[in-house]
Amino acid sequence: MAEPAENRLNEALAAWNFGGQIVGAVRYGKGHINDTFCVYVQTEDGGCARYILQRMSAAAFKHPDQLMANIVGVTDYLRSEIAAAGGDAARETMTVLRTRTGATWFTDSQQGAWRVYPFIEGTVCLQAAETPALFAASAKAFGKFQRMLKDYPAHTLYETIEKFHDTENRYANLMKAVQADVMGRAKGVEAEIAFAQTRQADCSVCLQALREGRIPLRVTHNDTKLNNVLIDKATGEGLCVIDLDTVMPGLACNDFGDSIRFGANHSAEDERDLAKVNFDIGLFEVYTKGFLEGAAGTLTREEKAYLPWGAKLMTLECGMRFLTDYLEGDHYFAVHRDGQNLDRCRTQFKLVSDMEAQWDAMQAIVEKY
Ligand code: ADP
Ligand code: GN1
Ligand code: MG
Repeated sequence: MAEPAENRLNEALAAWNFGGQIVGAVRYGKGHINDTFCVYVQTEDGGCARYILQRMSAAAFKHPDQLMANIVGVTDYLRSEIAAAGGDAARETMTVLRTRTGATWFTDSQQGAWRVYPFIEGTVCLQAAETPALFAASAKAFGKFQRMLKDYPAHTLYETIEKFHDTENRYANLMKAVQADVMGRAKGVEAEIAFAQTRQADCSVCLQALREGRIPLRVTHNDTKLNNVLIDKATGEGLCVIDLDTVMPGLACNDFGDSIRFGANHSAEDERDLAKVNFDIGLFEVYTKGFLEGAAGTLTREEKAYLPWGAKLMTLECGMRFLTDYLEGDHYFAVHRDGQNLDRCRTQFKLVSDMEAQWDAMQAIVEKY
């Protein structure tokens, strides 16, 4: 287990020149993976500046050097695309702030890996789709992200997490965790294990289409939760796609699907009352329209046909990942209470059932656009 990030916070803060006096650094955001802090700085002219300081998760990322090389490569590329389109590159993509020695990240005395981004001001980060218009805005931003990276040299990207959206492998890992049952928790989750087992064949659907060359490998984001896009407060538009840790070759339908999983419902990911967890087909339509508008013709006909599968499989896969982590003792996803990963698994599986019940309607919507 990694030590609390707070133990090395001062060491990390000292590695950067923030252009003024640090007033404080406070835990920030609702991500499950990295330790994120907001750094408040009084600038030399008496103003105030904020930065995002993160200790990258050692449980998730084995090679911070490769991770940062990906992020610098992708953000440099996006910066020139945005500038060429007349946009504001400092707000529409992230910038990696160099350390005092000019490096893109810093290693503390306990091998913790840290990085800093200027805080993108004038934005909001949503934990739920408060209105259909905001969900549409996120959809356009993720679709556009896909389009902007369509010619990015995929071979230059490292695989930051091996087999990240290999749903077959996620299933196999769940079964290994059930067998090992290191926490003695398997007995209490037999229904959830059975739920995954009856869907084992589904885990191969998109991967098989890829193997048969029916859908292409693209440069994708792979973690397209609503809280991984910043919405411009002034315009309500999706301004900047963040959390670029998993930008890697992947499937367009998975980027689409992961957003549906998180945003096309009205409940928290860890809601305990499953009666409140319902897949909203209306929001599915809103997202489909926005994503395809943003992607503006980048997706093939075949890829579009797999969008409903992306939604169902990203939801099933995420549920299996939460269940695996619960069985293994909650080492991967940050938890703030007992049983939280199991609660998260249950919401995902409820959404999968809902999608199965509305499968024809999902396909009809995708056909329409
Ligand atoms: P995690 O991988 O743990 O989800 P993220 O990179 O998504 O970490 O960051 C966590 C949260 O921090 C985001 O959801 C967002 O609220 C905030 N955040 C991250 N980067 C920025 C930024 N450059 N400007 C403003 N907020 C940010
Ligand atoms: C994690 O990093 P964050 O909180 O945006 C996870 C995603 C999961 C998601 C579930 C690198 O996303 O894959 O879908 O939690 N990210 C990583 O909420 O594993
Ligand atoms: Mg995030």
